[in-house]
Amino acid sequence: MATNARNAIKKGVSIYLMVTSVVLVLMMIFGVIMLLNQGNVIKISAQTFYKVMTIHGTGMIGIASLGGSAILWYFLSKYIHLNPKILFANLILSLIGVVMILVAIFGFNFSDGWTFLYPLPSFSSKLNGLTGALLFLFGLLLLGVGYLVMYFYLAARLIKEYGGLGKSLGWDYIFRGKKGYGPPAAVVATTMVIIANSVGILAGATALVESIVNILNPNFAFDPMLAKHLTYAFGHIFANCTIYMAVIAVYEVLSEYTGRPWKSNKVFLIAWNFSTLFTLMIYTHHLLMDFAVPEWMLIIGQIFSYANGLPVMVITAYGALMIVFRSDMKWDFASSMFFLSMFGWVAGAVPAIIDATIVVNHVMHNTKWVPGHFHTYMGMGVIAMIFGFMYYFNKMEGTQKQKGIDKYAIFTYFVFFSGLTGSFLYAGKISAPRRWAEHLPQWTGSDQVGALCGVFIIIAAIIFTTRFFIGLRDVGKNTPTKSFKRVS
Ligand code: HEM
Ligand SMILES: [Cu+2]
Repeated sequence: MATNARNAIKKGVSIYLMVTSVVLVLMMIFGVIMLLNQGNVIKISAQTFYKVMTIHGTGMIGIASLGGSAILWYFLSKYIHLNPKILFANLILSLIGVVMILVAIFGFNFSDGWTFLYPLPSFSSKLNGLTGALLFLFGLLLLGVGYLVMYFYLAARLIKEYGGLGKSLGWDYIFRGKKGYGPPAAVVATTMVIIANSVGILAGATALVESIVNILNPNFAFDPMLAKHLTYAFGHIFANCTIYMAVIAVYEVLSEYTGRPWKSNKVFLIAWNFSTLFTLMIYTHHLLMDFAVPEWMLIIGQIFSYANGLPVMVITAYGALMIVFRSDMKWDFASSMFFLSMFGWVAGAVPAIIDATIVVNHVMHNTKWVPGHFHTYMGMGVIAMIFGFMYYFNKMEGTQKQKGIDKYAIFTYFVFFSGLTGSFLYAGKISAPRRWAEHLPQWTGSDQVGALCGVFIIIAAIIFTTRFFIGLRDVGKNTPTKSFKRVS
């Protein structure tokens, strides 16, 4: 590939990662503020709490996706030519969207949560004025447009190179008995994310437009239940896809470090196909408490939620063990993070599977059990993969070298993240509700423990981030990528 395009992509990826890591630290600070308030250590007004909760949720999901996209581009661009302009276009649209969202929340008191559930934004716009709600909704819409542009472009590229998205998902091998190994794992994962996330974003965009129309002209009302379907289809898929993007780094880097290829054999391809399908089907586990939803939809939500993550998670975790087994694996920051992220992913899925059981869900779903689940797989899964990739990227393209302090930071991050999620799950067990600014005295203990853990997590994240920035100073100055051994 032309070195210019390669350098532009490196530059783009490094900017994505810089934004991701800085925003991550800021959002973590907001997380601790929420816990301090719930734990009665500090007092902020209820509205401030919900503003903080809205920015924390939006920001975290946003950066997980941004970091995941950086991973996707970095590795995919080694297999097929990608136009860096698209990477930057998505970044710019995202940043404009983010600024609009920040202004909406902190300038105009928007505080409806990142899930913007219809008709909440219309109600709140009557209290706080139209500007905040409209800025937030349009900001999110712009973010969605940025991602759609990126995914449609990637889809076009894959169709050109592989002859169709079915082919890049390995259908030739699954259905037509083609021999050998399918497309590289990065290509398979990208195809999955393109399909799932485009559907999810289109659903979300529809719900956003409904809200906007209703705010501008209340005579146009929509079915709130349909809007909830669209919104949660979006929220579930978008949040899920962050890990399917980030996991590309696990495949690529573990295979490079062990000198063994990560083969996309038939089982691997079938697993990814199933996960593509299930990810689209199971959002109804967010609607298990809505009695008006047809029962068959809920049953689909329940059954396939069990099955959803499993195919890819199992073949990835198993594959990671197998590829490392008796290899002369180089254990460094990146490989350690990736290995631990497997644990975070698997551990995070367990409470979700429990919660997706209808009878349990009725008791647990609005408790802190649910944040306990997704903080495990996001914080110790997705974000750990992103941190691991940041180190790997820097080692290849920048100047970062591993130091003793990195090991302590990894240790601190995982120990205290387990503490944080443990405190959430425990709070769920003692029935602490989710999304309450004020907590009863019997719940505050778990909040305080969580806040303390949060402080240590932030220290670790600041160490990762600072080391990343220091190591990055040389990127883009035409330094060729140190080595990229294609193992095949
Ligand atoms: C230091 C680390 C973190 C702390 C202390 C923290 C704290 C919190 C707290 C207290 C809540 C509100 C819980 C409630 O419903 O009462 C929350 C919600 C949330 N957090 Fe975190 N968090 C952290 C890291 C993360 C990470 C890494 C992610 C994802 C990448 C994340 C994503 C979310 C999301 C999506 C919500 C839901 C917001 C909503 O209910 O609308 N958090 N977090
Ligand atoms: Cu879900």
